[in-house]
Amino acid sequence: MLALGLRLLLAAPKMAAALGSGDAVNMFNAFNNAFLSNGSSTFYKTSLQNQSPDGYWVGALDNQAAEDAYDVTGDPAYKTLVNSLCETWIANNEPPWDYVNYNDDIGWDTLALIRGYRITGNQDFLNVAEYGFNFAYSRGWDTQSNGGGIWECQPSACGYSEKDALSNDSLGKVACILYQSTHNTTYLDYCRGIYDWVWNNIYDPSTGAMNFGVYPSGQVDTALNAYNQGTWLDYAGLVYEITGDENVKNDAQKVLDFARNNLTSNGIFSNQDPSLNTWADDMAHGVARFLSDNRLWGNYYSWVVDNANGILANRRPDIGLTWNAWNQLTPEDDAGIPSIYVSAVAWLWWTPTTQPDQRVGIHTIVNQETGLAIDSAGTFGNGAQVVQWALNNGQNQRWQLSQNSDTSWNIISLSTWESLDCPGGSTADNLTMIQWQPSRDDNQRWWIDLQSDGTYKIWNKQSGKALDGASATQNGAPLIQWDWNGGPQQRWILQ
Ligand SMILES: *[C@@H]1O[C@H](CO)[C@@H](O)[C@H](O)[C@H]1NC(C)=O
Ligand SMILES: *[C@@H]1O[C@H](CO)[C@@H](O)[C@H](O)[C@H]1NC(C)=O
Ligand SMILES: *[C@@H]1O[C@H](CO)[C@@H](O)[C@H](O)[C@H]1NC(C)=O
Ligand SMILES: *[C@@H]1O[C@H](CO)[C@@H](O)[C@H](O)[C@H]1NC(C)=O
Ligand SMILES: CC(=O)N[C@H]1CO[C@H](CO)[C@@H](O)[C@@H]1O
Repeated sequence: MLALGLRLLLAAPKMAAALGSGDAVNMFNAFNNAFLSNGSSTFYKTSLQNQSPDGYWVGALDNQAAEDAYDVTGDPAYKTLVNSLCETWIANNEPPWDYVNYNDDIGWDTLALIRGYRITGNQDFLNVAEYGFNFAYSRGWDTQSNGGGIWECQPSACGYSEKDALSNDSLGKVACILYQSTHNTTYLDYCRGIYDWVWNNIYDPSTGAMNFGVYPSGQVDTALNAYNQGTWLDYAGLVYEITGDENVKNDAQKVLDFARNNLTSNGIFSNQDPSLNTWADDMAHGVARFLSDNRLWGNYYSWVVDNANGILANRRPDIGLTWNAWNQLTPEDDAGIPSIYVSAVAWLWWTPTTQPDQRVGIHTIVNQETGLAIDSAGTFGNGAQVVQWALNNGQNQRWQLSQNSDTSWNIISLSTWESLDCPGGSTADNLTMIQWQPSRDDNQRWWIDLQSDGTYKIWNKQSGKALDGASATQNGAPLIQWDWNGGPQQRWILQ
């Protein structure tokens, strides 16, 4: 009896914790109930007790929970929330930031802002992110020691201490997203250049470990934690999306496996130090980015869900939030600060409630009739035509498919970083499709329906019309929409 009773007790939390479709929203609502101030201005509070806005870099990390909410769902209410949060953050933390000595702080600040720009299109967020990146890079990058790299803390304030993964990887990610946003190739050089420096100086390619940093002597600081591992994973995923470099994809795979095998307890992230691990947010979308882009969910889905179930089973009973040790009950600490809880919110957002199917990820989209691929032509700018072209393996023919919570799809070019867009949502037949800055409005949402022959019908949510190759066989032919008629010119193969 005793043995049976114990077994039931042990089994109970697992059953209660099975991941379901409302769990991410519920935990985000719990986070907002605990910490969101949404009166005359919108911000996350410092703690359960302290109602003032959370500090500048931690506040920026808090804001990423709302950015994750939007990225995963495409819900316009979250876009409004992100806009309000970033506006308040800038108003409370006006540049030039001379008082900020730590370059990684500027990394997190500008990361939240550039992600905010991608979500809202708010030019202020882009401007401040661009300012911040250039400020930190121009003062922090130093070739006098280690042949490059960015000082974690400015030598004027901290001496010649360390060049860390923290500052380099956060700012490197910002450089990548600045490139996606502006198409300015200077940022592509920084995106790749910082990556290569970290690879050579801090990363251990033999094991997949991202170490903490490097001293001017060249000696590596080998402290390990989930946030450095997660930021590097997400950074590698971004560099791979932008460059298509298979070596970088292999780095991402190794980094993920290292974290899973060496920085967890029985596979569960379990760091209970409240001052650390906020950056498991980066781990969450780094994991999802890698598994989605490369269509590898099948190999990792149960592990990702095990972590989500750990989060659900260990919520603090009073406010429904989970700390960073996802294998232990969250204490009811009155002084609770948002950064203790935000990683669990992020992990739930980025855990799909069912295993994603083969539509999720990076694809070439090929016409069944002609064999031509949908191609961005590398042409930047709102309104640029989308064309069809013979298969050439190039970035212009690579598209990232991701799903919104209404089950529609976003189709984003991996060379222009713009969305496939039906202009104005017009219902006209024979209309040429274009690219536009991602808005996730209905004219950028697509249904992608499997047909009995294994091809896909791809049709626009707003116009209701299907993508059609118009039987054109010449390179550069436009891509049009037409009423669905089931012909081979309207059937697409996802490769
Ligand atoms: C914040 O307040 C605005 C204006 O009252 C409201 O529209 C919005 O839904 C609120 N957002 C959240 C997340 O509570
Ligand atoms: C990279 O890390 C080194 C060492 O901390 C640091 O000096 C340098 O400023 C970092 N680079 C960036 C861009 O943060
Ligand atoms: C690209 O960005 C760099 C760094 O901010 C800037 O100096 C340069 O003027 C930009 N180039 C263009 C064409 O905007
Ligand atoms: C579609 O539009 C193109 C160019 O705008 C035109 O040449 C073609 O004749 C049109 N096709 C049909 C069937 O109307
Ligand atoms: C200490 C160490 O590096 N242990 C293991 C971490 O995980 C990788 C696989 O991902 C192993 O190869 C290492 O031995």
